[in-house]
Amino acid sequence: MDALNLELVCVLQPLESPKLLEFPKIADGRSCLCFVEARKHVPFDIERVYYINDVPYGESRGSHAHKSLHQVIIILSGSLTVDLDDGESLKSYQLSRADQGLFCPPGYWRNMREFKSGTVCLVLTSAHYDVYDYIRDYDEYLAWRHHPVLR
Ligand code: T46
Repeated sequence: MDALNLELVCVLQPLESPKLLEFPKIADGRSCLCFVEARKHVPFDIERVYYINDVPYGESRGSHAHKSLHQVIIILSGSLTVDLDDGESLKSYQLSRADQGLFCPPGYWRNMREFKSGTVCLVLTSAHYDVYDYIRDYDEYLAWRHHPVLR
């Protein structure tokens, strides 16, 4: 019988891709109205909404990952930059439009920075707040991303 040659290697678990979503925008002489419908304009049922405002100059937020939460980040006014890191590479998104949303799937280490003064950021999420869904330590995050498997 042939001997089995197995080795232990680490693989990155696959992640869904982030993407910019476009929302309907009704513009008339009175201004602009945008709307978002769950499962139609965002790919999940919206269970919770939170918003961030009054961010002091130079402050950043985030620096954590979510194990299973889906989110869409919408800038109602102002602008900011979102960094999404999958443990191997980092992509940055500059957001400033109320008719767009950044779809952030679970599993990315995220950071929000460069808030312009007066920025208001609305976040639609797929679940209620759950402290156990967060990974707040980057080394722990890398260990969570790299699964040991036998090959
Ligand atoms: C994310 C980034 C982009 C609650 O009690 N309920 C909530 O729904 C949220 C979002 C937060 N909290 C509490 C938990 C902390 O005691 O509010 C405090 C601040 O939360 P955190 O430090 O997580 O805030 P950010 O801005 O660093 O992160 C937030 C979201 O938590 C997170 O999901 O992806 O924005």
